[in-house]
Amino acid sequence: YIATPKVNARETSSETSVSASTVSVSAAKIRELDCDDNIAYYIRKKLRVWCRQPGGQWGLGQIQSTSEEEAFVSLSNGDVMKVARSEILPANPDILEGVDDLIQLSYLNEPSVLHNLQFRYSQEIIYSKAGPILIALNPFKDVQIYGNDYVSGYRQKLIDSPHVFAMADVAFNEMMRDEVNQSIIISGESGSGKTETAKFAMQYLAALGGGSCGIENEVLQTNSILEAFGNAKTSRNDNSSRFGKLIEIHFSIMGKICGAKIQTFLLEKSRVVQLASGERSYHIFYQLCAGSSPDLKERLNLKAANEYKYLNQSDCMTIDGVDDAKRFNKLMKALDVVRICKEDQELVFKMVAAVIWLGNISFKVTDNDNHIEVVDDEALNSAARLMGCSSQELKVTLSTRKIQAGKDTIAKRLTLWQATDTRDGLAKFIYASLFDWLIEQVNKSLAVGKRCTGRSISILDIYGFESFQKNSFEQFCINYANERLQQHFNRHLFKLEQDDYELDGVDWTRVDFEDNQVCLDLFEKKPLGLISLLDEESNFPKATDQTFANKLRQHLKANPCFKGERGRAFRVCHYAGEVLYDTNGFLEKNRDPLPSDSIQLLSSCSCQLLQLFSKMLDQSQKQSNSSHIGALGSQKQSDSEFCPEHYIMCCGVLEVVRISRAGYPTRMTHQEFSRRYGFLLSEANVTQDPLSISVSVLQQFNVPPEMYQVGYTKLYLRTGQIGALEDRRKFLMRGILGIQMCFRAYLA
Ligand code: AD9
Ligand code: MG
Repeated sequence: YIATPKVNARETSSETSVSASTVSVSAAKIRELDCDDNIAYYIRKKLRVWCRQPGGQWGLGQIQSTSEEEAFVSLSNGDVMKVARSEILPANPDILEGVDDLIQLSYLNEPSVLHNLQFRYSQEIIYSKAGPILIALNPFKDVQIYGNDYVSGYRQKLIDSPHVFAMADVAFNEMMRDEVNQSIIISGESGSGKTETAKFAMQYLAALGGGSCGIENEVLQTNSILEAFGNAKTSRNDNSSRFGKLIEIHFSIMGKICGAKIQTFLLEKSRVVQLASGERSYHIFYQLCAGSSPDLKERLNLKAANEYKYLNQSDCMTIDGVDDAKRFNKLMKALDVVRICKEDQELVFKMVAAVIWLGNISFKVTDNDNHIEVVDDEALNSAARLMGCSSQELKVTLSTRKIQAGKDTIAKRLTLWQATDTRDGLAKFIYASLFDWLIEQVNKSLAVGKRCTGRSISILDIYGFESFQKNSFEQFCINYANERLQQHFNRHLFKLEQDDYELDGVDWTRVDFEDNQVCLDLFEKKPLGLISLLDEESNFPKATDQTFANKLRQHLKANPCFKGERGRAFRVCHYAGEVLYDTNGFLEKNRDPLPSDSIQLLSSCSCQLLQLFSKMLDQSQKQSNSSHIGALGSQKQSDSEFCPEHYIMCCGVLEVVRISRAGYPTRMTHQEFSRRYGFLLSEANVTQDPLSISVSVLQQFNVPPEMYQVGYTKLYLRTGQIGALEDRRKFLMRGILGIQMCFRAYLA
């Protein structure tokens, strides 16, 4: 697991600030935090303490004196402050300042954890460990720790400080050793560095698993393609992923990359047609306009990006420090590397151009009922030509809707609102289908080698948690995805681990953890959960966003994670904080309909891609006729900065550290362990059972009894023990190999 809590570049002061109201781990819950009994001890020993200041920040100081309820603390800046005893927590001794792994801290509490991370960050150390998790803080600048020297340093174990390379190395080694597929899961809020971290992990795996066929380069190049079509500038991140991605990298028996498979989830479609001020649409639109050759420009009748309404509506055409034309060249190279043929590339760019030309099609209101006519201009003709239909056909589709009246079909004229919606629906559908199709082509290219079981590493990188002043359907979907991921994290790291100990008879005291099941129930319960109610309401022709909000209030008020608000709003208490959602547009975005007239038009276009897209839609509609959480829409302007410390605490880092410190992160069945290390025994008794062999190995190598537990089926080892055993195994193996070689040389 890699957690990437966002740290704002300016927040590097040594004072740790935590917003008191948002901390999800209460002081009473964590035993170590409760130091009231020890205050006399702290005074006597002149130990340092953390005390919460009126603004909610934590300050470092020493207790001078105490009264019944309060203590006087002299702060490091010389001030003396009166603090309630309950607001005082023990600080760690100087010698533990900036430890690599939070597990090593003597006192585990919130200010100590945050201070340790901030201390390291101030020294430009962006990675830390929290037991099995790697914490990556965004440096917001280039740091020179990803070169080949670092790759070989981590590969040869010459460097052992926490790093994403070290994490990828562990995954690779465990895959090779145990023949078990591995996953690297990256979580963190928007802009915290997940995608960059995923790319560094891929870079390391490509360097390890590079072979002669060059497939590892193809795998790396997919990033430029995915980012061009699926990332955009938002108010929080200039390169924000607007889709979720799981990339599965396949290795051969020899540990060489032999293929890959990309799965994507839920692209934010509405960004294609609607932008918040200061944000951009998908990078590809600007790249194509800026970087295509004069020939291609002519074939697509392309203008400058600022001439397209879908792109110029947000007053943001460029990104500081980014050259869209150069990025386009990089994209073309990447498409070549993954062997997307020139004809297919041309088709892709044609569709991208068709989308922005569609956005320029305008309507003229012709009567008092707001009915429209399509303006016959360059936009209409260009879009029709690129799509492979006549201007007349496109005009009819955008301005009328066929309805069945008895046995007859009549064409009903559309209002301005309906026509705009039809046009935008078509543009969103074409773009989202193009995105899926392109990934499919990339996957075809990457599926080269034979897949072996237990030889893959998957990297998950989704869009991060978002909370703006106005949150709509898009944030609802993104935050739901993050809520699910958080549950996986909780379940995997806390629950399953503890269940495992208990089932296997290991002596273990249960540790409580914050589960987010109640919040997930709020989303998922059937028939009375947010998603079911949304689907149900979306199927009522007369329902509105207001009736949807009323329904939520009526049915969900008993769930403690739900708060009904006035009007159309409601609040959800997510693991990462409370978010206020506005139901405006929820029903329409969830329905995300494509009128049958539009589908018919697409199927009659001469462009093969559009025919294919309409066929795929037809099939998927036949497969499921229920509504779905399917269309991610536009972004809202960010209001305030999100509190990074808050995120670190609420994603459960502190609790993971506590469990890991008390727990046994390495576990192997007695069979596996004895097979791997049994041969190291000086007097191995072949008749011994695997359990006895395992215990003998541990004893022979003087592994202290408190460093392991023997379960019914598995052996449980504390952090660091397996590494030490592996080193000895390698050392002995080298010795054995050396003897064999000498012996062979002697015989020769
Ligand atoms: V989102 O949920 O997709 O909106 P991410 O993926 O968490 O978000 P991203 O990886 O895109 O964030 O990082 C944002 C920016 O931070 C990058 O464009 C880089 O400019 C910067 N960044 C992040 N990590 C690093 C790093 N290790 N070194 C240098 C970094 N810059
Ligand atoms: Mg990202």
